Amino acid sequence: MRGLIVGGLVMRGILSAAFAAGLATLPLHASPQTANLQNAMQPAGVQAEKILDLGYLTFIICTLVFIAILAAFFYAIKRAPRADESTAAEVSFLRETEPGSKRAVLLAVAISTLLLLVLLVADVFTGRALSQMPLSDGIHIELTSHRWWWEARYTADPPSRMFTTANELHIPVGKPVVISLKSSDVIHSFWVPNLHGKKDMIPGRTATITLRADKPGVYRGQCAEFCGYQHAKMALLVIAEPQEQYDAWAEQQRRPAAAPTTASAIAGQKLFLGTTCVSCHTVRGTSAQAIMPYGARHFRAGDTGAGPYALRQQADNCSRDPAQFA
Ligand SMILES: [Cu+2]
Repeated sequence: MRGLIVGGLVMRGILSAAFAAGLATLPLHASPQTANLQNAMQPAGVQAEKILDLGYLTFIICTLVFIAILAAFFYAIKRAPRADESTAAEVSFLRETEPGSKRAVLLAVAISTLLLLVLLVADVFTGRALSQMPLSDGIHIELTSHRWWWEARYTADPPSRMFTTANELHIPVGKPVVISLKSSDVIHSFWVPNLHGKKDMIPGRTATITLRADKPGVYRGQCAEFCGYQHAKMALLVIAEPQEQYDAWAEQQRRPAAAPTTASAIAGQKLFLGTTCVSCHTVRGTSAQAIMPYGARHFRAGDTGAGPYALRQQADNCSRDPAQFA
């Protein structure tokens, strides 16, 4: 048992390194600070950790079965009788039953059934653990997917304290987060690999996912269901931060949008309002009040580094095919 656990840990290290090396070669549309933050092998929350452990268990069992099958295959080849053109045909064995083979097949069936049962039990226990997170003292977010952006509504009591933002979620570290998932058009799928598994977002239905980030950081999510031309760019950033920082951010979102003060922000606003961007996008506090938000309530898109990423992402979408947004 101890050997299996040690083997599992070693395998975990090898897999993480291999995955990280592979990820580094991917042409991700992400800024340097977000390039490695979409990684199911680096769990940042209790749920992702449990899913990863189930993945390792499945991988280890399947690898052992694969090795055993290969070993049996080569053993059978080695043991098979050899013959050439001069060897007389020998078919008498066709009429005999082979007690050794029968025993081997029965043993293989029994082991396979047992291993499948182990996986089934592990799967049930993982599902149970995922659904048993205490939810008191948590926050609630309504997340609606649109082609191709995310609308996040932070509910509050009283409702006048509610606010809405887009393309990024801020959550407090160590606190449960209940997210109601909806879709306004086609089927999308919510997936932030560092925090949890996937959950489909189906028009006309509301699904719920609960998660908790135990490590502060910026985690990249991605729509995991092909939803149209710009599906691959339907990304979402989850910023997990200490409670005080989260509270300050939430208060900032509730305040009316402030006018830009720095030279670069004023230039950015002038550029934005002076071009066709305003035909499609919304930035509160400005005259741009079209359909697609730019990822922030205020013109300066957040102070976490995530906002500018969302801006660049959507600007990239627009520059690739403006007709899609006409
Ligand atoms: Cu989508």
